[in-house]
Amino acid sequence: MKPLNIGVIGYGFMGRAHSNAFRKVGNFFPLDRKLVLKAACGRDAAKTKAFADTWGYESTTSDWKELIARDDIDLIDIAAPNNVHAEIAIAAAKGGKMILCEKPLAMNPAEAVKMVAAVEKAKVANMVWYNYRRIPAVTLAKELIDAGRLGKIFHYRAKFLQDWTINADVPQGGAGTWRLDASVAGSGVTGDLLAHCIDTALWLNGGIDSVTAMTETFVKERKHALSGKKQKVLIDDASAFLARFSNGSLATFEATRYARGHKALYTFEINGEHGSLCWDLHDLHRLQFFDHRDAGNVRGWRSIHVSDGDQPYMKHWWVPGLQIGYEHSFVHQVADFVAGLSNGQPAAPTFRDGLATDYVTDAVLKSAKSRRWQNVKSARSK
Ligand code: SOE
Repeated sequence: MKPLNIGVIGYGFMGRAHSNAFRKVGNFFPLDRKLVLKAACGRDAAKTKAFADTWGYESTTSDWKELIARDDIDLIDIAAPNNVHAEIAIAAAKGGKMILCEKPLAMNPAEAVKMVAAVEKAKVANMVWYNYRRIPAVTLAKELIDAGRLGKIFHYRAKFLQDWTINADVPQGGAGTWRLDASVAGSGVTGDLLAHCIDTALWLNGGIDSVTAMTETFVKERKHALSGKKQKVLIDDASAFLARFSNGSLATFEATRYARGHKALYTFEINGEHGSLCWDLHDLHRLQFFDHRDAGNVRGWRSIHVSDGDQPYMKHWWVPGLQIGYEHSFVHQVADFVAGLSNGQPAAPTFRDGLATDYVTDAVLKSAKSRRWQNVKSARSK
């Protein structure tokens, strides 16, 4: 088997999620490339070494340019904060490397456009880590919609609720809290959480034409974790928007880090002419499905336990009835990416799909400022 040599940049939460997927995928999915964890790269040499030892990377470096220059690396995995995605991805594309990039693709659409141009010019395989598409119950939702089981879609409703920044003492910036620092994250919950909801929605229900939004920053100043200085908070703590999809359906989206009691409650509900679907990340192996075309005397919501061999991805895991979890969505994403390298069907979401999501988040932020409806740019037109 031809090796696929991987260099990862970033050793945080996502560096771990990706590395776990790289290590596991070959044990469960028949791949025609053998994944080799060649090198780990991070700013702190000691932490990078500890990370490399834990996950089995052969070597380490603190210089991502050195990683890209190496002839023995085929794929660069960007698991670093948002403000470095563009520079690394563009350099990696120029170096002829395949690229997996953590979400959101970029700090803003201007950067994302350049990243798309770079990978398309270099013709290198590319994908963004919007992992929730590959939770089997979510993939099953896609199959049901594509098979016409819902008929015409009227409504799409999504939420992503957390509560970890309510305390005003949580700093901005630094290792665990860069998501609160606009200069590193780009935006707050719009780019971090709504981006997930938008990616899933674009995949399940097609393009979004226009949005009207509101955002709020509840804690106005926070200490910076590195400098210790109090600084104005420039990210959005909460963001909600209405949207019109190209297929005529109406949508509501909401994300916040101020929903006390909720840690990562990503839910969506879709209502169509013949049926409805509901999914909840806290019960991720279940898909709720209502089919109005069922016989009247048994009609009702079914709670489908997505763990059977004929349901998406599940034949690769255990035996029917035994469920899998969050980390498996990353494994599925790698499996599809590697399969796409040889079957001529590049796995999505590609960078261009990531740009589509960035266009929606950008329109949301603009609309929240202008207090007007905002049209969403199409990522398809060059
Ligand atoms: C934020 O807390 C976060 O870790 C996001 O950055 C991830 O993308 C999401 O999947 C879970 O929540």
